[in-house]
Amino acid sequence: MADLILHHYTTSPFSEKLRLVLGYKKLAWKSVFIPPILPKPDVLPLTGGYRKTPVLQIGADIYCDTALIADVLEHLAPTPTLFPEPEKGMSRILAQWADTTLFWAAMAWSLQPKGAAEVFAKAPPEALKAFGEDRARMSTGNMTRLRPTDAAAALKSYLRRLSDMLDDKPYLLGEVPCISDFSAYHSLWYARRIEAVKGVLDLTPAVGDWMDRMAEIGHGTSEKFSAADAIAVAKASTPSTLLTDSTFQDDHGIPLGSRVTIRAESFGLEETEGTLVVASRTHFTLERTDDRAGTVHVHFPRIGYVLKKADNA
Ligand SMILES: N[C@@H](CCC(=O)N[C@@H](CS)C(=O)NCC(=O)O)C(=O)O
Repeated sequence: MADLILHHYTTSPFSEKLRLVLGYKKLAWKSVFIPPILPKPDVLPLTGGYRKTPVLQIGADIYCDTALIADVLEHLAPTPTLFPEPEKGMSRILAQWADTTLFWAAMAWSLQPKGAAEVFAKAPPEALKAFGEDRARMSTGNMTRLRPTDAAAALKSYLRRLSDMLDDKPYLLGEVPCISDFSAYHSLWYARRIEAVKGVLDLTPAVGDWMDRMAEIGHGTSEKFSAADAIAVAKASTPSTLLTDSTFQDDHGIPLGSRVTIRAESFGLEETEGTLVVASRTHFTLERTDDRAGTVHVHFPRIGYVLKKADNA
């Protein structure tokens, strides 16, 4: 198997989700640290515009969004599965809720003023300002940010519901972890790292115990890799057809071979432009060529992403 190269940063919750999935599947991976805010001069040559974290690179294939990356890792290393029967459908639906509703409640709670003060305690004031401005720019469009007070009530209810699910089993949907566990874990992991806000978890000790079990999974085996080397790997590689599910499904009236843009539906609306080479039931693939990275295939899940014909097409 070609090397798995994860572009991520330590404090990124969605990166923690994937680091644990890599650990669960006992995979070896290369670790490229990327900045948490724009500019991301060594990420955009690979993604063509998508700037969210994390991104998984395998040669000249760039996989965006942890939902798609989880499917790719499942394909490469089917056991242990992230989608155990009979809860396969349920696990994806619960994961989607956790990656959106639970995530935003936990982030609003975590980054309330006393949480943000702790997170940025050692950073110069300009860093806090730059972070705030970057995230405000990402939050334009159809996005409503919860106020910490509203997030508090929601988060406490969500924790109680998760705790109820853990009453009679060690993981959310059964005896073994599934994708829902990884998705529900990462934003609570972020909150638990912040002394000033982590007390919210004390109300539901069963959730804390489940988080300890999740943390024990670990991150697999990783080795530091430089961004320049990752770009060189892309340049030296040819895109593969790893995802087998590539029968054309046309929901947009856009034929393969068209010049298109893809962007997230919300939070970080930066577009990636390229030629549409796959539009399957589950994902889109764009081919694009970059001076530094050469010809790459950038892959996105269908759910949560907007496909359009490029303006100049
Ligand atoms: N749906 C995306 C969400 C990714 C996401 O929002 N990541 C956060 C960090 S945990 C992010 O991109 N923040 C801005 C950045 O890193 O530039 C996924 O599953 O990968």
